[in-house]
Amino acid sequence: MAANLKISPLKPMSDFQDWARTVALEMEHALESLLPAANTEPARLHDAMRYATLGGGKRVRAMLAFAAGLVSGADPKRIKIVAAAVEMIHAYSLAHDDLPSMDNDVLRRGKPTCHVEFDEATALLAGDALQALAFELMATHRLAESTETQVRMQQLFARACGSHGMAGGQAIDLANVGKQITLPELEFMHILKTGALIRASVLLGADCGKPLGDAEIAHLDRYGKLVGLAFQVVDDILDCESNTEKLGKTAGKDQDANKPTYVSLMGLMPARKFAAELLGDALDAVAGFGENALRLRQLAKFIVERQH
Ligand code: GRG
Repeated sequence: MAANLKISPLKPMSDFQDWARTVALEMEHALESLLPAANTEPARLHDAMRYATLGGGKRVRAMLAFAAGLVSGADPKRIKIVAAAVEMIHAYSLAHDDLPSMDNDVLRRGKPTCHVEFDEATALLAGDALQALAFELMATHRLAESTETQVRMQQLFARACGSHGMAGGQAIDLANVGKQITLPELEFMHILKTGALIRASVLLGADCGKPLGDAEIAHLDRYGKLVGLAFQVVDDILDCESNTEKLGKTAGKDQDANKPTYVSLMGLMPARKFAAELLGDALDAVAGFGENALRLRQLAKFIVERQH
């Protein structure tokens, strides 16, 4: 990888893998207890919400929230709520994205998609209910030192999910199928569709701790934006390079659907180079936080080097 990593030699990536496993496990437990029990009515809906959220996924967004929380010395109990809310929104977006009216996919996280396992109406409602539950969690738990910060967190989160964020990006994505678009147009779409929630994960995790200065928030925001974009570039590379078994979702989908991607617009090698450049810039963005940003740096590297 071209990027110049500034990670302490005393903390190799194996240490990151232990940390990542612990966060993923803790998130699974947190989500299990925060989601409605499968045997409470309406049981089929609750079952679908749990199916869409539990037992899979890399939990990258949750890890980003935890890693950013380390920068502001945040209480892990608070971060857990924020991370659970973000993962619920992510799970809802995947359940809806897989619907026949959108990407029409049958495999997600190595198992049948939510509408295949249940039915379309249930998958739609499960996504709706996951979104509502995520916002309920953010409003029910104390997450920040001041009410003002907590309200700002709600606003940031809502914007990241809505028409100026993920839902807007998805709308642009659907409108672009089969069209010739430019790289800046592709970038704009992904900054919304995939990037907005990733960026929000970083900022919300940091907001759970002591208030940071404007410059520090700007550095974290830049990191989130770069990592969000890198995530998508790598997703495009994996979609054409990897296979369905490794990915746990249908590989080659973008090309089959005639969707513009970083690979189709730039070519494979330039896309790889671009991902490496984004990684380098993301590492630079958090360099000023020193060892407190160790996990953020390792996560950026993981996101760019991942194989699934
Ligand atoms: C339906 C409002 C609405 C939005 C959908 C994010 C999204 C918008 C659709 C997902 C489509 C997709 C596969 C995008 C590529 C990037 C991406 C979000 C991949 C899936 O995220 P991972 O790899 O998934 O973090 P896991 O399963 O590991 O959690």
